[in-house]
Amino acid sequence: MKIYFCGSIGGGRQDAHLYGRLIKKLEKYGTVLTTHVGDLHVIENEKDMTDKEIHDRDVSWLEQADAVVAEVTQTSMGVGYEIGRAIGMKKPVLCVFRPDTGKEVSAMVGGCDDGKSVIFKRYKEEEIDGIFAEFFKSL
Ligand code: 6K6
Repeated sequence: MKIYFCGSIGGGRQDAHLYGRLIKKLEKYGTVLTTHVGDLHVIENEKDMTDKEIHDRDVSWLEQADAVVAEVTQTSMGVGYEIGRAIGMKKPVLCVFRPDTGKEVSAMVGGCDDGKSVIFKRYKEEEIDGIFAEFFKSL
């Protein structure tokens, strides 16, 4: 199982530690292609790559992925783009959002759940094990 994890980078790195914890949990289910999303030094590490190189590499990983998991609490244009591309590729997608932060989610993400392969869940961090277990069992 190849898993593509999405989390905000240019949109703000406030949740980077959380992404690292979620990626560790996802590694129980398969190989996470995008571990750099949880790396506190991602911007510095990839500073020599052009936007085009990053985009084309990430879209190629998205094409290879068996499932996509997106933490959508921190608004990010790149994460929204990846979700849209993944749905277009008919990949199973799980989006998770933490309402306790007081943030608002875009209606285009909050409303993307189709009850089958595209799932949107509001959650608290302590609930994530059950959410991941249910999502991966359904694949
Ligand atoms: C370089 C310059 C600025 O930020 C960087 C870091 N580069 C990135 N490396 C890998 N993936 C990236 C990078 N920037 C964005 N992404 C992808 O878009 C990731 O897969 C994230 O899920 C998503 C984040 O989008 P933004 O809009 O928050 O950056």
